[in-house]
Amino acid sequence: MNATAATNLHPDECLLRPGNTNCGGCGMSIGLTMLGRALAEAGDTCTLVIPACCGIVTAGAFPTTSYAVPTIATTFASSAAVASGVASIRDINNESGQVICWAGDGGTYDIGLGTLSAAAERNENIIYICYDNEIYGNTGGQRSSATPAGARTTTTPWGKSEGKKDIMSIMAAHRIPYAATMSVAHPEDFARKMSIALSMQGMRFLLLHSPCPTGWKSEPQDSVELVRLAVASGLFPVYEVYDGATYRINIEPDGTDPAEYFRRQRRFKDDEIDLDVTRRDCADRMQLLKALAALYPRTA
Ligand SMILES: Cc1ncc(C[n+]2csc(CCOP(=O)(O)OP(=O)(O)O)c2C)c(N)n1
Ligand code: SF4
Ligand SMILES: [Mg+2]
Repeated sequence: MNATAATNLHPDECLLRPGNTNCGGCGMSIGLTMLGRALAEAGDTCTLVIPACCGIVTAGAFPTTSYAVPTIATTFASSAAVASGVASIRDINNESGQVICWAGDGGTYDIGLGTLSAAAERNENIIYICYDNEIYGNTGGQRSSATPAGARTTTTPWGKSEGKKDIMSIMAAHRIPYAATMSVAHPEDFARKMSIALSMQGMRFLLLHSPCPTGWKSEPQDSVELVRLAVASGLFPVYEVYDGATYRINIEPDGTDPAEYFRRQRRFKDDEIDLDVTRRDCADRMQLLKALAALYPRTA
């Protein structure tokens, strides 16, 4: 078996080709474009391993594909296990190229968490990227454990009661070499983190905040601005963790009020969001991250 793609991505080649089925304004499409650029920049390539999610629907029906690299469709629960196997064969054969899991929040926070945790515990030599649109998008918009409090979904019609699961702390607790959050509103930070991840060995986990106009009931042209507001207000902290211990905050919130983020999405209703609690939660989380970053400062 040849585990990985033979040729590196060309800078002019789209990892996700035009003509795919993703909605307009889909953050996952932007993320895949950025990932393709990072691979081309590094002179690298990958095999994609994708569970059930919008990302595998957009591949299309065999023998055609929207992806410019070999792509393996897996069951929801097994993507990290399948990627571990493919990466092992690559390493036994001494082949080049990355093995990258590209999974939604449903496949990561919920249904695939068991195999993801097992791969992290074994420090498998894979990159796992979760594009987090905070919803089971592909099946019509059910809540996941990544859905934030107050968001209306088809299974939380009056707004979700529980808050978003802290998957980054879970992954950091596995003491994997690298875990980081990224936003499609910050392409330089994305490129830098991909370059770090591509140059490392072992388990690397990247969490990408990925706007979903269909699920978020927002305008496609607002997608990038929405996730920019999430970073600026502290709703989505952008940081990285080395070996589960060394924290570094990469983009500081600038004092933007989160109210505008909620106002522009019809999944949120004014009376179902407690803005004071949200502001306090954002401030508390940033304070905690700052305290963690001060513990073991990283100079390089
Ligand atoms: C075990 C199992 N349960 C449910 C489904 C149906 N299903 C397919 S995709 C999907 C939603 C995926 O959500 P997420 O991982 O967040 O990706 P997104 O669709 O948002 O891109 C569901 C529930 C399935 N394929 N397998
Ligand atoms: S439902 Fe959301 S994640 Fe899925 S293709 Fe459409 S915008 Fe992208
Ligand atoms: Mg999702």
